[in-house]
Amino acid sequence: MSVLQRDPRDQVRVLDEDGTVVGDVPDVDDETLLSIYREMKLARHFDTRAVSLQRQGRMGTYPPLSGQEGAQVASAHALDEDDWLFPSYREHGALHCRGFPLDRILLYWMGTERGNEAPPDVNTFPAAVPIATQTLHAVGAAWAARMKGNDEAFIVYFGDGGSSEGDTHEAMNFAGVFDTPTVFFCNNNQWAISVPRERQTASETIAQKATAYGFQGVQVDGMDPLAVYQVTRAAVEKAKADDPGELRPTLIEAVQYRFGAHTTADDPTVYRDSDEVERWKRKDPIPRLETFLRDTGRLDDDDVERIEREVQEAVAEAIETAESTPRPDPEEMFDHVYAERTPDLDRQYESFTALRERLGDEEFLSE
Ligand SMILES: Cc1ncc(C[n+]2csc(CCOP(=O)(O)OP(=O)(O)O)c2C)c(N)n1
Ligand SMILES: [Mg+2]
Repeated sequence: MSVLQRDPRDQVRVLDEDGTVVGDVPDVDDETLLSIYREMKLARHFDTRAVSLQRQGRMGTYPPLSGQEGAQVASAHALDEDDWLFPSYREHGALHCRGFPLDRILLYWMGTERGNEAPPDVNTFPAAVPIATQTLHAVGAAWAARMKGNDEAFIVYFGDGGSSEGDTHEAMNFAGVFDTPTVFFCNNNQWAISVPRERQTASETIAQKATAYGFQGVQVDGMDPLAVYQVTRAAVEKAKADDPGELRPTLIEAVQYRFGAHTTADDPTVYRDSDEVERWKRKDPIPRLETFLRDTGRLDDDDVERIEREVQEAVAEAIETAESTPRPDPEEMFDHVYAERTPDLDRQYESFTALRERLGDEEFLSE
């Protein structure tokens, strides 16, 4: 029986909190397993550094991902090379697995829009800050690919909060009716800023909402990378089934927790207690997979040390690249709002240039 045929209220798990095998280990080669481990370590380290850059005034607002590495990294590894990934604003780890450069992610959160642009060979969409809008983009792109006869799957990430948006329901309804090759991946991290999961929906699970749209929904332990890989791979294969009757979308609800703040502008201690955070930290995806890899002879102390060194170097290099990239001239902000400047924008542009002339470039740019 496919893992997707389970009751959507019955959570899929492969490793328990201690990293002991309690389910069916998916068929994943060693290289992929080690890459999942390495990318999770990298995402965690990147996250720690990014938050500290923000604290030092070297970065704008940043949305941390710690705790969510298992869901992001393992799902991204379940994609095939030509597949497409549509992120929210928190998927730095998933993006990097697909080849999106770390320095661009930093650049974007440092305030340079250009950082949001994927290199030409990277099949990812830009970070979407307006909640859930990316679900419609992903379904539209998936539908277009299907009409063109392309054999590609489209994964779209959104949050538990995003699951309440009209866009998500329209996207899932359309996907169900037109059988678009879409994998809806809900990162249920228990909170939408300060709104808890129970205030988001009265459904027992988010996964079961798929039933209403006529396709399969599955709930997975989102902090168990092997379980996440297993369900995402099954969903990707279903999105690319040869038999047109079998090609269907899927909704995955990955149950997890964000260890840190919603963004660096948020203080989670005012709405959740530290016991809750500690409870979820015991499910940390990184030590869980590390234990499994060590127990099965795939990883030892030397490997861990080497990976930690490589990860630190990669992140340090990305920070160096991002910080040495020239900042765009502020004037550019007027260029891309509309194809042509509106009268309102013209007026703003005039005050902008007047201020710049009055202060002189040096003072103006340091403001
Ligand atoms: C359309 C829209 N409404 C409101 C917001 C403000 N906002 C930013 S993040 C957020 C919460 C989203 O929570 P969730 O979907 O659970 O994702 P998470 O941040 O937990 O990853 C809200 C309401 C927004 N960005 N876009
Ligand atoms: Mg959330």
